[in-house]
Amino acid sequence: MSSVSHFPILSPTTTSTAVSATKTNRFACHVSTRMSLNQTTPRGPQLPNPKTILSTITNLLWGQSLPPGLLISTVRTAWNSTWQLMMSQLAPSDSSGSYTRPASKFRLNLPFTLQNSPKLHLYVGLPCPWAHRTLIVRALKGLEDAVPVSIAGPGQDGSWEFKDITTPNRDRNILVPGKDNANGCQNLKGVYGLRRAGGYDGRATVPMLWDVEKKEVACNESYDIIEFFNSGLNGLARNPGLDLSPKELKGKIEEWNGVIYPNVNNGVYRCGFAQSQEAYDSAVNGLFTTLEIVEDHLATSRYLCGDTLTLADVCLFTTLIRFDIVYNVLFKCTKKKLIEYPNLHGYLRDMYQMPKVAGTCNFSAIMDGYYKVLFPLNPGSISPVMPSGCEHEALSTPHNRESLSLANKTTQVSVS
Ligand SMILES: N[C@@H](CCC(=O)N[C@@H](CS)C(=O)NCC(=O)O)C(=O)O
Repeated sequence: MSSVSHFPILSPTTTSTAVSATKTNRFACHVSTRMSLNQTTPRGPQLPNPKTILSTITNLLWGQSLPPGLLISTVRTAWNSTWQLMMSQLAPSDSSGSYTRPASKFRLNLPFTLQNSPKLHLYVGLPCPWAHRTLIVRALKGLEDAVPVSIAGPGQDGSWEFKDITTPNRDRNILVPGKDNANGCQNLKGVYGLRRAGGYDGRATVPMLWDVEKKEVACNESYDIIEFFNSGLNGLARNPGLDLSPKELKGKIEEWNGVIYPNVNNGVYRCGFAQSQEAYDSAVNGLFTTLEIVEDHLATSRYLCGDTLTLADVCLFTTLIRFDIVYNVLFKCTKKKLIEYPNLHGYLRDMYQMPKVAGTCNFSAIMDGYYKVLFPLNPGSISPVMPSGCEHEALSTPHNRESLSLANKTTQVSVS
């Protein structure tokens, strides 16, 4: 299964200046330019701030009243063209303007068997829903010792970067970004570049599973990694009995993935990265139609495939947990909030409350990662306040979904 990406951040330095200038002039043009220019600072002469220069120029051209339509239409044309250019390079689309996800380069041939005792290392970033899948399966299977992790954070140029130190987060044991524990690199691109087989100039994406001895990328496709964590490392797992993809449910799992991946997991990105109104309309329609279908299904079924938690649930969860805090606002997935779907919200809480799952959900890292990094969608980089109902306390409230399992069991007993 292929997956979607964030795109690398553009450095805001060039284009954001124009936007700040628009805002400055449109909404704050009564601020005296002379005052700004004559300001002295205690630290001696400094270069004038670009905002001040732009507001001076516009004031000279148009005076201090609200800017005329010309200013707005000029900036609109410039911004639209820059935006189209950025989007076409960073979020490739088809001829209708629909986002098309690039394929992952390093795939596992599943079922993947490992010779001897492989030393593996997992690279992730906390905002990324695809990487989040691997953290959840790793936690549920008890693979933390068998597969150590390094957590990168988004850097200013859009690449994944490591911090020099990892500060332990004592706050509910939530994962936090830190250093590269396997290779000591400054960024993920550096790790990809260490491949013994030769460098790599493609996208340095997370999640990435690194084969320490071979010095090779074992895989950078999330679904392959979670299938492998589920069944390929049972000799090393603390919870080998948990099977998130039992044989008898494989067909159902595939069916759900086939609907949820294009319409929900990738669907939210297709809303956010749409480059035409038609592309957005079709993505948002597919997204909410699918959420309605899943909402109805979850009225009588504890998980997607019945009473058993599967990989399909893990994949749905990482999109749902980001829905109200990110996708609803930034990606214009606005028809409804997730909290308005009682069954989906109960299902989300059910999974959030499973041991060790909450620790994989770092809400501030997720929000920063999207609002501060996806520059073309949020040029001001201002992060909205966390919507109520999305914080840890709200997600820890009772969900009562066990009763669905019990109800199903009772039905089964009375039928037989
Ligand atoms: N197909 C991949 C997609 C992974 C992906 O796109 N990851 C994004 C973060 S959400 C990334 O690392 N992007 C960096 C880049 O494109 O340079 C998967 O499912 O594992």
